[in-house]
Amino acid sequence: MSLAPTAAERLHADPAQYVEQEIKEFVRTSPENRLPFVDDYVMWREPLVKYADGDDPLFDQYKSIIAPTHLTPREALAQAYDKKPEDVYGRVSVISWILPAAEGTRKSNRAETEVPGRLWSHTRWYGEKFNETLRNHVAELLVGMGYMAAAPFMQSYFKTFANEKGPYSNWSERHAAYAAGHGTFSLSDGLITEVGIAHRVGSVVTDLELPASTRTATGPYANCLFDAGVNCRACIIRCPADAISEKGHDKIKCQQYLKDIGYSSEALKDGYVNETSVAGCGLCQTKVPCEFQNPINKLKRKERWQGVQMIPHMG
Ligand code: B12
Ligand code: SF4
Ligand code: SF4
Repeated sequence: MSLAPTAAERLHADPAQYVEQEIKEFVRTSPENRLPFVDDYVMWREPLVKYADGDDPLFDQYKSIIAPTHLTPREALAQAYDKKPEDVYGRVSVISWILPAAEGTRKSNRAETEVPGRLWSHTRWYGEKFNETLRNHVAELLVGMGYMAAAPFMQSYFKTFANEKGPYSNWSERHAAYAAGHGTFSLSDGLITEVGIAHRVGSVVTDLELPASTRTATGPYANCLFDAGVNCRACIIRCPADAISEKGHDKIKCQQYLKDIGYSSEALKDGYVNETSVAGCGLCQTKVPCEFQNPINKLKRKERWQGVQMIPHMG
């Protein structure tokens, strides 16, 4: 009689596959990924899971790109255990996931021009609650198997600050995702992944050794059509706060708009998340060519096709 392998055996056999499967299974089965008051609507589709080497020099660069207060994965793991970074031995890995918004959520936002669709707004609140539960689940799973693990966003040391450009934090989920090769930033600031820009991101740092995923992007904005020289202004046009221009995303204007619609809009009162003032917006992440796909792939296919057309017809 052959017994099914235990969780520990599966983890040791292939840590990367084990972690990915656990995250996918949790997203698929957790009741917290559903909205009981909207017919058990499933908020997040199957996630993308990738890994970064915690000692990738990119994380040191983030101290100048974002701020000196931005933590490296080793610092983030050490602080969670009240240790010094040099007292965390061996490799540190970052587990980064993308939770793609369900089609109904994206459609609900596509239809709007000033405030978010109801499903987008619910997903902003309850979907992020689920993301928090997922972060805790992944960290607890690894701790239960004898590893050090922590979700920086869930730690008491997680902070947001503000400078002349607007808010920033000491653990940017998008920058962790960029390091793990999930995709690139964009004109609207959003991270364009292989499943597009309408998603939320999460991460856990651990001393479990995981193979770093490949970063294929040629630059930090390479997946954005605007960066590729295409005159795509879709997110500029979609933004009701005039917060996106050819120069990029104005975080201060965006934040002010989010506050204004969260606190005061009459339109938000019927059926939105009323126990909080967090309504979200994300109009720039829907009804745009990067909404649910990496638009650069399509562009490359088109260029290849045009290349074929340019060959003179010999027949
Ligand atoms: C503070 C914050 C905000 C602020 C500022 C946003 C911002 N751009 O940083 C405000 C209130 C405006 C905001 C708004 C929204 N937010 Co918000 N927010 C955050 C939070 C808490 C921290 C972000 C942070 O630390 N940023 C750091 C700064 C420095 O990043 P940045 O300015 O974007 O970085 C630029 C530079 O680094 C630059 N860069 C320059 N040179 C180089 C070189 C290299 C090599 C690299 C890599 C980068 C780089 O690239 C970046 C883009 O221009 C994160 C959660 C988290 N902990 O990460 C969520 C988060 C960014 N928000 C999120 C979302 C979804 C939203 C909203 C859509 C609201 C909603 N839910 O409906 C809007 C969209 C805003 C937008 N267009 O990006 C998601 C984004 C997911 C995605 N699809 O990209 C996050 C990651 C939350 C999550 N857990 O998923 N948010
Ligand atoms: S809508 Fe166009 S310009 Fe804006 S982020 Fe997406 S691809 Fe880039
Ligand atoms: S989240 Fe809303 S206000 Fe902020 S940039 Fe996008 S569309 Fe504009």
